[in-house]
Amino acid sequence: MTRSQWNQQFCEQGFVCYPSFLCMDQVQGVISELERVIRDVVPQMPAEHVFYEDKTSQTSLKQLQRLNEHDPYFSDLLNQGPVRQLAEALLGHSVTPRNLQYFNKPPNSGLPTPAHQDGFYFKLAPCRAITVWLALEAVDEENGCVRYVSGSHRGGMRPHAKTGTLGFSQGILDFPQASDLAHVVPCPAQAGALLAHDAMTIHRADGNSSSSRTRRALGFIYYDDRAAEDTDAWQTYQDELKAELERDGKI
Ligand SMILES: O=C(O)CCC(=O)C(=O)O
Repeated sequence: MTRSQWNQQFCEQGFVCYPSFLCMDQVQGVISELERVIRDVVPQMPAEHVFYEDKTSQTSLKQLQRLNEHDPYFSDLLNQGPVRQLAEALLGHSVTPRNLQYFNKPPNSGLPTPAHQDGFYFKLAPCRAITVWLALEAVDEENGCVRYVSGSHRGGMRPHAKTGTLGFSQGILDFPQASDLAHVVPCPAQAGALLAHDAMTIHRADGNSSSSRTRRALGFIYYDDRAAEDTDAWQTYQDELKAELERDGKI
């Protein structure tokens, strides 16, 4: 497809899928750096940036937040190069790189991702931002592929409420409606495939029902420079969340 066809699909659906954005060697390079970070950097990261399904088990690592602030390799990956260029092309504007996240769903214990709109977390006006999601291995219906509600980015912000799910603290209260179910698109992805979605697009994922496969991916968040961030509201929410997670013994 041409660049304008990708952009058109992004505008119409609120998401796009590039089946082979990185080749296997490039994916392997990213995985090696990730393994280094998990071994050498994670022990120094603050607890509110490191989530385990079971915090007594290191193999249950499910999410890392703000990798770009903790490691130069991941800072470069977010700030420079092809993923940022793609974000700017799809939004049609310059962006501010905001967060590089690691998402895993460990075998057997990886929980579902509740239906949500990323923009609910971002506190932006107008809500213009994009998330780019890079599969580091095969992701399918068994280990919990991402599912989008096509066209939902045009339906406004839905009411969200606390979910109790570590790493995805807010979910859509009135999901699913019949119109959501009619437009759900599962997006299985091979290693190196890239999904990109608008901050208003509703998405969710099942848990990992496999007994042996992980489900590793990276999430790159970019804010459109035309959007103003309410940094006070964002920080207040982060502080409250951290206090709650500590109180509940989750971090
Ligand atoms: O990896 C997942 O299950 C969901 C990721 C997600 O919600 C996102 O990148 O916005």
